[in-house]
Amino acid sequence: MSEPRVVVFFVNPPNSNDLDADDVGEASDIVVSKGIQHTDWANFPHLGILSLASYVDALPGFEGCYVDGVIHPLERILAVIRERAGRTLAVCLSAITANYEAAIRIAGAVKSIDSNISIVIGNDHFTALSREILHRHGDLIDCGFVGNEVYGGLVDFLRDRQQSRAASLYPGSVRLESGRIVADPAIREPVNRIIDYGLIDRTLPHTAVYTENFTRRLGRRILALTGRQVRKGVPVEIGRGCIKFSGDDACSFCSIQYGSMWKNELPADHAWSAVRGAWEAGYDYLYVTADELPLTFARLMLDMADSPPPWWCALPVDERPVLVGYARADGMEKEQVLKAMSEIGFRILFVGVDAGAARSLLALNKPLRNKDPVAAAHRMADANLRALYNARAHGVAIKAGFVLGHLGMNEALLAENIETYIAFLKAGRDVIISADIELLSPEPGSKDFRYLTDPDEAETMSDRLGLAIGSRALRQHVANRYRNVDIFDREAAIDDYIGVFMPELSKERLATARDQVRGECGRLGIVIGDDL
Ligand code: B12
Ligand code: SF4
Repeated sequence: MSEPRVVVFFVNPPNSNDLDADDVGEASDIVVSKGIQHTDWANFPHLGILSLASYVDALPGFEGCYVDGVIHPLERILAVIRERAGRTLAVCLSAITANYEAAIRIAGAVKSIDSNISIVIGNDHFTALSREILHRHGDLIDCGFVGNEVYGGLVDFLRDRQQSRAASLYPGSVRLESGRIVADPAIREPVNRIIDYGLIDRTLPHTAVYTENFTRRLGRRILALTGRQVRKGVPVEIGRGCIKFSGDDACSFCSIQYGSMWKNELPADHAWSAVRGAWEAGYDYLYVTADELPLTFARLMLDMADSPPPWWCALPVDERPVLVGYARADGMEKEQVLKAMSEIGFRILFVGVDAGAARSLLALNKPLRNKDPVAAAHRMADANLRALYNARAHGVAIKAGFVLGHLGMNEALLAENIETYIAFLKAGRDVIISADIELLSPEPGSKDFRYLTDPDEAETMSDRLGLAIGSRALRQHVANRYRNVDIFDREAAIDDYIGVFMPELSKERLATARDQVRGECGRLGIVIGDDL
């Protein structure tokens, strides 16, 4: 009897734009051109695949392998799978929109190496488009999982495959069975606490490139901006979710797929253990992944500040790990929470700025806690200013993010938004260390992507806002291009979105407006773009 297959690969595929466009033929022809992601994305390990690989590797009878395609080209990834093909049970692919096409290439190539290797897929692109994906590429995918609570279902699937048992129920899965799509409801699961940093270099070397990029791209800049010398960065999960998901009311452009639990978090002592695990593995710049901290995780922040562990207290203040995380500007209004965050080591917050014209805020589905949109927009502007005040008072630097464009944006709204952004930047020039202003990109799973594929929904929304959008015929034409597809050109989708939903504007006009804000940043001494 043959040995059971034990190896399970967890792969973050490379950016699809970096696949060599000419080499679409044979799987063995796949190459990666040296792409921007090698420098832009390869600053940190990929926590999603590390977390899943660690969990599976800790179970008897499995060997979890971590492989990051922003470091290694496709042929290297396929070579390492080929070397172990006879022992490989599954290749698990982490698919966001930017790398999904590459994921499908890997799936095809693996099936041609050994069709007995199962292909499992998950992450946001699959969650948003599971039916479209299975419809178009179901022949390559043995099982997909939606959302974040996937650990139990994944292990059940792997065990059944390992022991050649008939398919049963796998919580959180969506898959084809006899040509029919089957979806098993997800179950509640705690946030995974098993992170084995040793896996990062066990299958292929990764750390040297992450660390070199981190030092070159981020380390020096963080030193210049915060006075702290940090050497190695890693994402850390202590909670996930956003307060807006609780009412299924995400911002229009938000494509985060929260799955079955709108919020999931560790208790304070376990959160501190997660920080300690990363610190002891040599990481001193911890990128806390929760989507929005001060509003959504206020209790956790306060509890952590109330219970600092002895190992952390024993460290001199300027040797403690530096934490960075996400916040909404109006969340930072709560001074007590910001103070707690500063106490536990948060030095930089990535802040999505909810500033702008009242109708723009409505179109972006920003929270307006006032029936009168104009009064609500003023309230938001005040909240933003109080956020700046609190950041200043507690020594937290801000990386500000603005999203430019929305359904029905016209020349007048564009001008008003630019004016508000510039006013915010001026008011915060001493605490805003960098600013990013990006054109809205309609990603699957977001309301904006739905508008692109559903002319009626776009019309209902534009009527509600009293803003003009393109004709029904044009909307239908564009919808036909994006409906039921799983692979599309993201750049073209931005163009189409502007063409159909901002008829008064053009991409050039928006780019000029963006450059105007960037120019103002330059004058104010605020660094433009660049990840932290
Ligand atoms: C930290 C982070 C980064 C970091 C680190 C990324 C990394 N390499 O780990 C940096 C800054 C480098 C980054 C870069 C980018 N990111 Co990013 N990032 C995040 C963030 C904030 C957290 C991700 C995270 O680590 N979560 C914690 C881990 C444990 O969860 P996870 O990765 O989601 O994995 C869970 C599930 O998704 C699922 N799962 C994941 N993979 C798989 C695979 C299988 C087989 C299964 C079964 C399940 C499964 O199970 C996991 C356990 O719960 C998310 C937003 C969010 N809150 O999700 C955005 C997010 C994932 N990023 C996003 C984007 C767009 C990007 C970029 C393309 C940005 C850009 N324009 O360059 C690049 C792409 C980088 C890449 N290819 O990896 C989008 C993806 C949207 C989409 N639908 O495609 C998100 C959702 C944010 C958003 N809405 O804008 N990112
Ligand atoms: S964009 Fe940010 S604030 Fe808006 S719903 Fe998504 S995570 Fe929440």
